[in-house]
Amino acid sequence: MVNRVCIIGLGYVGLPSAVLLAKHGVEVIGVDIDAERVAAVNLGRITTNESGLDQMLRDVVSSGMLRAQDAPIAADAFIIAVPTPVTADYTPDLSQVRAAVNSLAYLLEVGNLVVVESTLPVGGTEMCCEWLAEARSDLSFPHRAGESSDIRVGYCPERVLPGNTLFEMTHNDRVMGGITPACSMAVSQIYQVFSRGACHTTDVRTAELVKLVENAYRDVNIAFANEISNVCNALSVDPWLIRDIANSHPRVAMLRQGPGVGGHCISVDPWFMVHSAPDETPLVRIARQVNSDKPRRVAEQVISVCKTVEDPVIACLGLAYKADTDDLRGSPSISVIQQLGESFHDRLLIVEPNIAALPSELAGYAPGLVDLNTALEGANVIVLLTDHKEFHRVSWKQLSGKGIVDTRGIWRKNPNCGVDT
Ligand code: SAJ
Repeated sequence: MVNRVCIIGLGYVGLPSAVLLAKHGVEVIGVDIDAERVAAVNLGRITTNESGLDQMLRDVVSSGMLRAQDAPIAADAFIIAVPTPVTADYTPDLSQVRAAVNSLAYLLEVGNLVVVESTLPVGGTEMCCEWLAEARSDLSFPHRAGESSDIRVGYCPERVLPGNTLFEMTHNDRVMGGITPACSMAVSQIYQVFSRGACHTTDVRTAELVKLVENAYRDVNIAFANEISNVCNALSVDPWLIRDIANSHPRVAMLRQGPGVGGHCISVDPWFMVHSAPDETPLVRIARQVNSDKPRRVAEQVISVCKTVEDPVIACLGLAYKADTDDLRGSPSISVIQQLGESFHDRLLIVEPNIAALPSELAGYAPGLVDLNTALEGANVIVLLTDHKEFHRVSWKQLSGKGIVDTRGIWRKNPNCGVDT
């Protein structure tokens, strides 16, 4: 029976997991190294783009089922949900997982469960077991002791789409890897408290690779769409029309081209797979390169459109990597604007309805943010980077006579937009 769970990392995965467990009657201690975040959680004052989360957080904080602090305490189970980025040479950086493991190791008691939710390379959970065993030679761990171990250890990656987190966390299937079958069962008992999806229990290496496969699958398929858009631009063919007609084939389902792949998952996790099997992953590596190169291609396209207008002033619409959010992590818009800012600094009008000020990465590249109407009135080149709802409402009249680069294809039925989008 799990009475108390300690969740280390109160980010976009740890916080909703904490809230859902608390909502279903488990006492949750949320741990974060960010003192401001800890204070905000304890006041029930986190604002997210996640429907229902802010209210549910207030409920579980006021009922006393969730509280946040800067260090873990003794619990029945510990869940690690900290970031696992890649280094500059695309090697997985597990330093935050290691710090979390070290912070909880001294609290472990016989019968406890440790679950990693952070994305790991294959073999990462076994590595966590090694770290735990190094810190606690008085306890036995399942990678050596098997089913008779004092501590259970497992891996349960998140699979939620940011923006729809609470729904997907509740309804998506989960994959639950255990170092031993009893570890998998222990992991599934925790998540079944709130998860309504099917529970695929398996070994840790399978669970680790499944997570990497899902995001690499999407990255490779987006890379295909992006490469086809490059082919279409070179051959002066409309890429959106190609996609529409190709997708009418019963066995073709192309994803959408875009300005590049943003976020912190799809652009990162494929490198974990490359790291885990470097000689077996040429396709995954090339897909990453195709997608990473897309912002440069978009900037080049904009520069060539600028050559067709007099005194170009460029409106860049959208900084977030995802529609209708303020999430700038890894956003390709930032990279496009940095490249345009080299030549057009004072002639860039940046619009992002979901944030109040230009992010620090763009300091020196553009003067500041403006509202949509100012940008549409002041610019003669319009670059659509994020498909926010406000931009869908732009009228054909507002675009008339301007150079258009629509990287998301939202205005493609507009006669003002050429095929070069
Ligand atoms: N994108 C395209 N074309 C498309 C689809 C997406 O260019 O057809 C771009 C988007 O514009 C965005 C990027 O890809 O820049 C990623 O966006 P996304 O909405 O597809 O995915 P994420 O990164 O927000 O969330 C992904 C999800 N993984 C999969 O769909 C396989 C989510 O389920 C994972 O939980 C999440 O990564 C994660 O945390 O790993």
